[in-house]
Amino acid sequence: MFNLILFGPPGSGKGTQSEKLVDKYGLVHLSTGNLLREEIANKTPLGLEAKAFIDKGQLVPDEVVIGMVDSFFEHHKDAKGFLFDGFPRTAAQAVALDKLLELKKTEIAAVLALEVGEEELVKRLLNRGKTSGRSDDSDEDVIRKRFNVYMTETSAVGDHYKKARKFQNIKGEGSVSDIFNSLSDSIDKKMKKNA
Ligand code: B4P
Repeated sequence: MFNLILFGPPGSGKGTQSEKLVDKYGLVHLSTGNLLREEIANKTPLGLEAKAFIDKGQLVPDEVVIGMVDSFFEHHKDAKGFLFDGFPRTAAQAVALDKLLELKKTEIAAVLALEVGEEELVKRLLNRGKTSGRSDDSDEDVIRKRFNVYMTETSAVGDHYKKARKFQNIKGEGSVSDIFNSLSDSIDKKMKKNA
């Protein structure tokens, strides 16, 4: 199995690049943001709980997200690898993911982190907010709050995988295809090393 985490602040291109990477490498895409938005659209109890946090730019509680990921794994037992997008977002989620993968006798091969400046991120998210209908993208205060949460809670995930020597920065500004090529180069090298 080859498991990859695409990491980076809100708006850094994780969702955009993940869609292309799963096509190229045949990995299963696990986006906790997408899963939560599906729950919200279906008005499930989990979705209603999650919406209150997302609308404020806060993280959904760890136990909710980890339970959702666990159940996703149950439905994808034949996957040859996963691309994690927007997960893990806290140190506790990273520890939980490592344990879940250990049970499957596998591990994270690499964490690729998209680096993008804050003003570019704000511009991208406000722009997406004009058409996506996403409440968390329409209000600049909520967007800034999400960056704050990224610095205070999510950056610990980077530290967790730096310690494990699995973390690599990738320039996340420029054209979508140039960034895709940089990510692909790095994945190809990791896959060769793991073969
Ligand atoms: P996510 O759905 O993960 O949303 P995101 O971080 O905003 O998006 P992403 O980074 O994928 O967007 P992209 O850059 O591709 O999370 C939403 C919320 O759900 C969180 O705030 C949180 O509340 C909750 N949540 C999710 N996972 C959680 C977890 N594990 N634990 C707790 N809570 C969780 O796209 C942004 C825009 O940039 C797009 O419009 C795109 O077209 C554009 N873009 C992309 N690449 C570009 C480029 N190279 N140049 C110009 N524009 C570009």
